[in-house]
Formats: sequence, structure tokens, C-alpha cells
Amino acid sequence: MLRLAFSLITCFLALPCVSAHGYLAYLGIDDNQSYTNYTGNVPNADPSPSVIRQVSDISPVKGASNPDLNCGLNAQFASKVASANPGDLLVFDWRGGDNTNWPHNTGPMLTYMTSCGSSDCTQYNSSSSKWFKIAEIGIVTNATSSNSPVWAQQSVMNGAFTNVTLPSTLSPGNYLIRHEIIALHLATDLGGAEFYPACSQVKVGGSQTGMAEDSEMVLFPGAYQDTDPGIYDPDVYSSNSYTFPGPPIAAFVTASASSSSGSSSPLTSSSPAPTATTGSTPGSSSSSSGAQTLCRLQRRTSSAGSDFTRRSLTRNSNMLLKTRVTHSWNGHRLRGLWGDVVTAFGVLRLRAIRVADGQSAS
Ligand SMILES: [Cu+2]
Repeated sequence: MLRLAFSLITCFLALPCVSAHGYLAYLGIDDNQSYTNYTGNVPNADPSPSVIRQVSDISPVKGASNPDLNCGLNAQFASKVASANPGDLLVFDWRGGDNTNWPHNTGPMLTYMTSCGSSDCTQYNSSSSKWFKIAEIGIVTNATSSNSPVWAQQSVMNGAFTNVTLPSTLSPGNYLIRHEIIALHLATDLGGAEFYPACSQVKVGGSQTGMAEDSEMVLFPGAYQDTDPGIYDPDVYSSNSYTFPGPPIAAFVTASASSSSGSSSPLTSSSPAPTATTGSTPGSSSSSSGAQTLCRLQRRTSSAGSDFTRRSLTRNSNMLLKTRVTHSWNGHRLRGLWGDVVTAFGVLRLRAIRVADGQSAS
């Protein structure tokens, strides 16, 4: 115990300057047979071929009418295209700018798609493209803390991936996937919301026919107003209800999700259908407007590691640590410590856990 306390103090002193922002570092695609992990480019770094459009800075897009709301700050075409099929699981891995965990915990995550037309997306300018929404997640119930309401984004800050299922009836074609985190920690002021859109280029196969209606499509910018209740949100710290900005999830997505209930694996969940929610939240089915009850975010533990690049090897060892902690979660004597550390100091958590694992292994 003494050693633990000492190590924790050391961690405090060693805390790096935590970056306040971040970016989409990886996109994974899980087709149930194999898992492919695509590496994004660090903002403003010398780019490597990627499927994720590189942005120029980890900073947020500010203002609902900012042209960069389309795909992120000065987003550049990417040179590669990911392959996917309807029903595949998209795994978004957001990181802080210094490759620590994503730094924010307040606000929704939304996923849109747009067609790039008949040619691939590598040169596709989406500034006047029509987008449809395939998923959104905001406040969920936290099974590990008495089913209390919490932003799903908190899990990302804690080190989780964000999962979204590609609609199972999605028409084949070339698409941009726009995954967006909106950080609302400053949203009590008009214009305070931080938008983090990230666009990935995919080619969807199959022979489905699902399409969004014209009336369900929006422009970026255009879909949001700074005064939208889910963007300017004076009650963001006092209310458990939330109104998502933008259009509703496209009807064909909702229809396909509810007709394929139960097919998602227990660690994952995603978008719209409030169907397969094993084990969570008895009392929460009375979801108030905007509150969602499904969503468990996949932890880093269940991803295949084979495709990770050198840069992420350190992260891989972190993932192992996280796996162990998850497995020893029940009854682990450091459980309370873990929770406190996560809440107050996201960055401290790993180090604390490393200590904890060292102790429990001895
Ligand atoms: Cu930030």
C-alpha cells in the first residue's frame, strides 16, 4: 500500500501537459470475420497514405456555420479507401493530441454518411454534399456505477472505442463517413460548443438497396445552428436530457436495425435500435427525451492487435493493462481508486492501474 501511494504521487508530479483537444487516430472495420485497423494521420504531420482525411490541428471547429464543420479543420483528401460491407462494425479510436486518451467527457457523438458518387472518395469535395445520419449517442446509463446517467463520451475519455454499425441494408457505393464528437463543456455559452468532425473514405460492397430520403439529408455546415438546444446548452451540467442536433437518423437505418435485433455482440452496441441491450439498465427504459439506454462501448481489449503500427505499440501494452483491469474488475480492491482516478484525472488512470497490477500479481 505504501508503494502504491508513493507511485501515485509520482504520477501526479509526472503528469504531462494534457492536451485539451484531439483527433480520430484510427478507424477499425470489423466484418465479424476479420478486423482491419486503419491509421489516421496526426494533425499537421507529414501525411502517410490513409483512409482518414487529415486535419490541420487537434483544435475544435468552432461555430455552426464554419466551413470546416464539413470534415474538420482544413481537412485534406486522403489517398486510400477502406472496404466495408453493410452491417460491419465501425470502430472509432479518438485520441488526445499527445496520444493520450481523448480529453473530453461531455456531449454527444454523431455519425453521418454521404455518397461520393460513382468514383471513389479520394478526390471528392463534400462541401456541398448531402449527408444522412446513421447513429447518435448522448447520455447513457453506466452499468458500472449503479446505472447512473453518463455521457457516452465519458467512456472515450476513459479509453474506450466508439462503435457504430453500418446500416445492414445500406446500398453499395463510395461513401464518406463523418464521425463527429461534439464537446459541450463550454456549451453554457453561445458558440462555446467544440465540434470535432472526422471523415473517412470507404467503399461499401454488397447488394442492398437502403438509401436515405432527400428530406433526411443535410449540409455541413447547414445542419446545425449555434442556438440549437443540443449545441447551446445552458443546462448541460444539470440536466439528464439531451436534444441531438441535426436531422433524425435516416428511416432506413432505424428499420434495418430493428429488423436485425440481437445480432450485435454483447460488448458492442451502437446506433439506434434500442433492442439488444442485455443486462443494462432496468429503470431506464423510460428514457426521457434524448437519453439513451443502450450503448456499451467496446473497450480496447477486444480489438485484434495484429494490424497496429509501431506507433501504437505502446498503446498495445496499455490495452493489455486495461484488459487485465477489466477482468479483475469485480471485487478488485482498487476498484474505488480506479473510479476516482478516472473521474478526476483521466491520464493518471493507466499509471495507477499499472501499479495495481503489479501489486496484485505479486
Ligand atoms: Cu478540446
